Amino acid sequence: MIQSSELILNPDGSVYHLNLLPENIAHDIIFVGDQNRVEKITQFFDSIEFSTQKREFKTQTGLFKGKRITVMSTGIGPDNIDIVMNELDALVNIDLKTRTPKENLTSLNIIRIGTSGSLQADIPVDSFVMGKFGLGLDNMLRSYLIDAISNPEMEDAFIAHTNWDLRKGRPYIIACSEKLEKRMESSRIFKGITGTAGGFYGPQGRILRLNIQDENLNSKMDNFNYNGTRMTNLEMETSAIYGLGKLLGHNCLSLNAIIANRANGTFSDDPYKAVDELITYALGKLAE
Ligand code: R1P
Repeated sequence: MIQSSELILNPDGSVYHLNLLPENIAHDIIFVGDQNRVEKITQFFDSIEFSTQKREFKTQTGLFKGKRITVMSTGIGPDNIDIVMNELDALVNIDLKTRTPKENLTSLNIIRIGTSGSLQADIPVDSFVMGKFGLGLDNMLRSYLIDAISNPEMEDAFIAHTNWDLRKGRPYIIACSEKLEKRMESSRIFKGITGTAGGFYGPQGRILRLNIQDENLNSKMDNFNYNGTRMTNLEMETSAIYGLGKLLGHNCLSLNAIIANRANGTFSDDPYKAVDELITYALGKLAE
């Protein structure tokens, strides 16, 4: 039995941060970072059966073309993903009444629709990228036992290529769900490695008033190439979603609208339009 200090439930039995009961979620789930993006997706639904919000975690469940889908905002960063993935998993794989893991695993399909900065001059603003791999620079996943799901050879190549300072922790690389990759791909989507940083400024090489540990990291990342797979973009959630998804037994895929190009210093004239187009694309694929 899992103690109440470890699996915290609200007085109504819902999980602590997400405020959800098992019946509130579908098995197909869309993550977004921004809570205002949830309704940009559910506005296209036929009907909405459930809505709630606690802190940055806003959730709506409804039907899209007859298919039950949950849309949820995760807020920003891998630390939030730790909360979201563990509490979602508890909803389907732990009996909340007896506080014991269930015998049969339920696997969720989780697709992130995010925004991101491109690392490649030829991946322009307003394009879409799919993370074939998530490369975690954030360390969150290192609290778990990840040897069986990570890619140490690829990680070693990245560490050597970037002369990575291991005092910042060891980067980890986790693959996406091949099943969802096939379902969501098309010729218009760039595929590669999505880097996940544990912060927005220094951890992604942005310099405002503070010097950073490695000013050349972004230019080293943009020419990292492992057996033909290159780094496409940098954001703050994908590798954490992939890692916890693999450990817990869920299928995960991350799609990002490119709103900034870090290689040539440009920013989208209309970032909301790029996100809206990615939403239309992803919903279209989900409905196929
Ligand atoms: C930073 O501005 C946030 O935007 C990106 C980053 O991953 C980070 O969460 O994604 P979302 O727009 O999905 O939040």
